[in-house]
Amino acid sequence: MTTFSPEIQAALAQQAIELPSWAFGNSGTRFKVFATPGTPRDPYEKIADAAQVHRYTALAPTVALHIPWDRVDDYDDLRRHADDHGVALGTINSNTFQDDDYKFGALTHEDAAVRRKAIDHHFECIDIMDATGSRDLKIWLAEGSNYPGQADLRGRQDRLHDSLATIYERLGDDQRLVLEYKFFEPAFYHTDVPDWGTSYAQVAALGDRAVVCLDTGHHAPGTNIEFIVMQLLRLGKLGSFDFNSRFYADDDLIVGAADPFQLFRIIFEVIRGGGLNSPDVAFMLDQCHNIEDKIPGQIRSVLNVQEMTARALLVDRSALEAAQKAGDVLEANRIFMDAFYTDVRPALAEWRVSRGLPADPMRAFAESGYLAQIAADRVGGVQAGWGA
Ligand code: PSV
Ligand code: MN
Ligand code: MN
Repeated sequence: MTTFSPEIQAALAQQAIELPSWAFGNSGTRFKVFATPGTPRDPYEKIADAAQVHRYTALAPTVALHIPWDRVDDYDDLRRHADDHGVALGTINSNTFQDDDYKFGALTHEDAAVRRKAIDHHFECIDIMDATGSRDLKIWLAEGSNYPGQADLRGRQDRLHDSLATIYERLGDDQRLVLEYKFFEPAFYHTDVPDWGTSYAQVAALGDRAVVCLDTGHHAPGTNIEFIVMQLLRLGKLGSFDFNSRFYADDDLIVGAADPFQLFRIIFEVIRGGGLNSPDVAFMLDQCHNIEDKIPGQIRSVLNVQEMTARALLVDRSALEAAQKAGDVLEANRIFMDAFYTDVRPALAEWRVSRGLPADPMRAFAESGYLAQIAADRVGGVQAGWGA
């Protein structure tokens, strides 16, 4: 059986993956949203469910909120509730994509009054961050156009800069602005922040505390995502990941489900670039569970990240470097692939037990009866769903 060196064990012990509150609500496609008994009805219940993931894996100590979906009257109280459940509140995600006023844009809109409204929403998010103790404000913009000629591409980029600069100014010294990109959807012709280069250009113009979020589902098929990871780390601008997997578009499926090898390659570049367990690079999930149970879906996801991290840590980097320097193509590739093909599951199970965790967190959670309990307890009210 593979064994982990003390260095690898230390790296694995430090790993922290933030969960998205919205993963615990119902979600689906525009064709159908299937509800699940026991689905949370408010942010408090979402946090209680997220805490289960941490309890069985020790991998998920924080929960990201989405505003207004997770708006509450008293954020101090929500913070205490998270603390009581053994987790903390993490990134605050803004939302400028579900309001009629934003049909033609928010931070890029031609109308200063609409831009003002969108900026004020981000100010509210920063106030929430102050109350929750969150460091990161994550901004994903659904802005763009559907038809050539519809929009002034250049003017929108300039207005985006001005709006982001106003938001950035408002951040505290320990807070960061994290700008996410996505190549299409909901806009189909052009998107104002479609790629890492645009996100980089915009955050670089703001300052050191503005960084890029890389959502693994937001690239065209065939994109070499690990190259982008390398480049952003090299530039000191990789702020966070939204992990998920995709077969076709922005599928938001379980990370590592579609292409575990891609996840391995990404994490290898994170390690190579010094980003693993660095406070500068936040590991987060951005997923939706349309047909599977949400809590085990999240447990599976963090375990997938852990498994590929363990494999990537097994790459013999000095041997790899020697083979690369010698121009030994096949040996370099063998070293890389040997680590990828190593089954680390037995070693991870043993290591978990040595830390007082269940060898098989999926099974331990299933046997806990929690899903049946919340299905029985959470009767009445309105279940949370993606977008609410
Ligand atoms: C957009 O597709 C996105 O990836 C952004 O991160 C949003 O905040 C999130 O999805 C909402 O589910
Ligand atoms: Mn995302
Ligand atoms: Mn997405």
